[in-house]
Amino acid sequence: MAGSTDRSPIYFGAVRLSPRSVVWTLGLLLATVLVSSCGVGGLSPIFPNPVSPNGQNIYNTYIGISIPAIIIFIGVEIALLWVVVKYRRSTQPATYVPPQIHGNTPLEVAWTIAPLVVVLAIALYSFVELQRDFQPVSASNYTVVVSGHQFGWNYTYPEGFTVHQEGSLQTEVTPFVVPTHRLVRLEFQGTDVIHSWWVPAVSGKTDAVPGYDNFSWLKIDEVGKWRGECAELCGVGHSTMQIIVQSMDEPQYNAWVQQQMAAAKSSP
Ligand SMILES: [Cu+2]
Repeated sequence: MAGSTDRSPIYFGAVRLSPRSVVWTLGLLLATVLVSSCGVGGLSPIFPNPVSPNGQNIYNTYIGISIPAIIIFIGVEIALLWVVVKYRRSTQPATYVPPQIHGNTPLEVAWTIAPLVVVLAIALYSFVELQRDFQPVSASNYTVVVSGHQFGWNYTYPEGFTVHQEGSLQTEVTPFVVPTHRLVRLEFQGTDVIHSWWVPAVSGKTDAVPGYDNFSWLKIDEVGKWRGECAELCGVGHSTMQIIVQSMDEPQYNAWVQQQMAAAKSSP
């Protein structure tokens, strides 16, 4: 076209791409890979090693759905490319019109039923997981109330003290300390808007909603620290709502609890 600045197009099968869109697509792809591989926060598409049984269950659900989905995706793309390449226009006579087929009942029933079965299977699989890991557990009498606010988290322990963690962009924020080998019930609350507590290695995203309590739990058998963040866009300080879960063995944990209680008493 006269006056057009576009260079010669690139053909990918029957798809025509301008050089600029190819550069953009490859650039975005490269940026995605680079960003996801630097391991900041929860950006990586690969889950960290789960340390709590519910983290493991969520990981299994993720793998159980993703692997069949990837296989189906690759199958569909291969079939699509095969049709696009084999029946491309340049190999057909100029006046060629493909066979016009209308109505094939077995085929139509099959392509309605097959996706329905896949979607229902995913729904059932996810629902069972939700019932298992996001209900108040009855086997624990140790409940920590996790409360989200703009912008930070408060952890109220059954011993009566509260750990305040204000939002910060610093890498080391005040940790949410838990004992090892103990089932801890988590009760989520919100004081202003909806937040979502998410530590991928420990538990799934759980919304902290004003006026409504959500539940999850954790049971960590090793000493360590795991990162997470608020997963619900909650305002300008959303990115500061980092989370660190730190587990301690029973003696260290008890000493930490005593220290917190003493601090709470000295500053009314
Ligand atoms: Cu938030």
